[in-house]
Order: sequence, then structure tokens, then C-alpha cells
Amino acid sequence: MFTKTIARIPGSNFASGLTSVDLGVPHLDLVLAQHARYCEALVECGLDLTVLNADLRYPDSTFVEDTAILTANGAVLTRPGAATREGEVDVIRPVIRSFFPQASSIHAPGTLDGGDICEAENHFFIGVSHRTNEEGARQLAAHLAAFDYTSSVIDIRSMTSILHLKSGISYIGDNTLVVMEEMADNPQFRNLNLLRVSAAESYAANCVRVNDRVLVAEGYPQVLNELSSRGFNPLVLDMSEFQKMDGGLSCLSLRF
Ligand code: CIR
Repeated sequence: MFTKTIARIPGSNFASGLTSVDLGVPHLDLVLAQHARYCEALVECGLDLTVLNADLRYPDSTFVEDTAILTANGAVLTRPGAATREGEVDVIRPVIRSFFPQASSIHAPGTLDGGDICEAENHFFIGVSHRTNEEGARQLAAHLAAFDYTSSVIDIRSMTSILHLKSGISYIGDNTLVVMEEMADNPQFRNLNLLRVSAAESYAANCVRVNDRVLVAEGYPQVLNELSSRGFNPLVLDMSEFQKMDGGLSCLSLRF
């Protein structure tokens, strides 16, 4: 069960953040409306929401997930792999420390984005990507071991279709992993029930279990039906404007 969440309002310069996709320029009014609905949904799921003000120095800073790994046993502040995002951690550190006074940190030359970290009960999959390097993964694994968790690395550097590990997989509880078809045969997932996502719906592989709900992006009927037929309780959210900036549902909040 999560009880709290942190989100940050997108800035007016949101569209000048990083992106690798060619889906057009986000419309600010829609960005703000979708973000407001996302925050409302987290509250509907029973979470106590801390909303941070927009920070125009960091156009990608609404993607707060990348700045910290929050677990039931401890927290780690990250060191984001994109140079334009590194400073986001200094800004959010006091907020994280107000909840986790002992929070540790990833140090140079390690880099790590929260989007690369997938928690599945007491095990963490750590994506090594173009944002998270091997040293960052090694440091996080050591912190997680100290918190009594196991971890393993999944190298996604050769995959061009995803930015972060969690763009392709989501653990939604009940031993179930939502996974894009391209990654589904990874032997590390052999003990999990897989909800396979077709290439046409791969954006929906990033969903988020929040207490008794599963947040899922709007417009992906196969994933939605599959979630419902397996007994999950989906909560559908329009993510069109965040998708334009490589963002998914998980990126917009920290949940703990
Ligand atoms: C970036 O490229 O860093 C942002 N535009 C998107 C970050 C998405 N974060 C995530 O998947 N955790």
C-alpha cells in the first residue's frame, strides 16, 4: 500500500524538454489539464499528494520519478543521466529528505534515472540504459542490498524503442508483469505472470499499480481489456501530451 505521492506541475517551457519521438509539440493547456487529472487520480487512489511548483530551470522536472528511488526500507536520490536534468536532484532533495531523512545518493561517475528501476515485491530490476550506466546500477544494487532487497540488471541499451526500462515493463502486483512483446522472453521474468503488450500498444506497457487501481494510458483497448479480465481495476488517463516528450504514467510521480 502507498500512502503518499509527490508530483511537480509542468512549467510553461515543458515543450523545450528532451524528447526522442516525433509526435508534435505538446499544447500547454492540455499538458496542465492532463497533469491536474493525473494528480486527482492519485488522490482518488487514496494518496496524500505533495505538489511542487513548476521549475522553469528544468523543463523535464515534472518527470519527478527520475530523481529518486523510494522504497519501504529506505530511499536513494539519483543522478540523472541527461546533463540538462542533473540539477533536478538538488531541487527535490529537501523534499525527499523531509520524508526520508537518511536518503542516500548515487555519486559520479554513476548515473541513474528512476524510470530505469522496476520494483517487483522484494526484487528490483535495474535497467542499464542510455541514462543509467553500469556504475549507477552497481551503486543502487548496493543500497538495495543494504535495504534487504535483491536486484538484477537488464541491459536495454540496444533497444531503440524505449528510453527507460519502465517504458517497457511494469510490475502491477499479484505476481504480474506488464511487458512489451520485445522484452517478454527475458528469462529474468520466468517466474512472473506476463501480460504481454503488442507492438501496436507498447506505450501502454508503462502502467502503475496504486493501491487497488492500475493507472493505464488512454487509447490502448487490448491492454485495458486484459487488465480487467485478469481482475485488475484500471483507471484510464489521457497521456497524449506527456507521450510527446517520452514521458509515461510512472514518470509523473513518486509513490511511497
Ligand atoms: C527525458 O527525456 O528525460 C524526459 N523528456 C522524459 C522522462 C521520462 N521519465 C520516465 O520515463 N521515468
